[in-house]
Amino acid sequence: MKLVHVFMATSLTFISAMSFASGLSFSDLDTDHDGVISVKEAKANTLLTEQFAKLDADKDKLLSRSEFLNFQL
Ligand SMILES: [Ca+2]
Ligand SMILES: [Ca+2]
Repeated sequence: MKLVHVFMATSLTFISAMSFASGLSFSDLDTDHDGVISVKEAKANTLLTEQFAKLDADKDKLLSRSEFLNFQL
């Protein structure tokens, strides 16, 4: 029975990690729902903040949906 519990715990951790990764969607980050991610909104995610300048192809300090597609976790 003990082995089953270890397996269950491992699976749950894995599922949580998956949900976290897939939970980082454009609409979640765009908290004011204006269709773009501002620097302030990007601050919710460290990785996004690090990549913001690179992702912002037109340098308007906003990430459009198409610019956000290049974001890599
Ligand atoms: Ca926004
Ligand atoms: Ca932009």
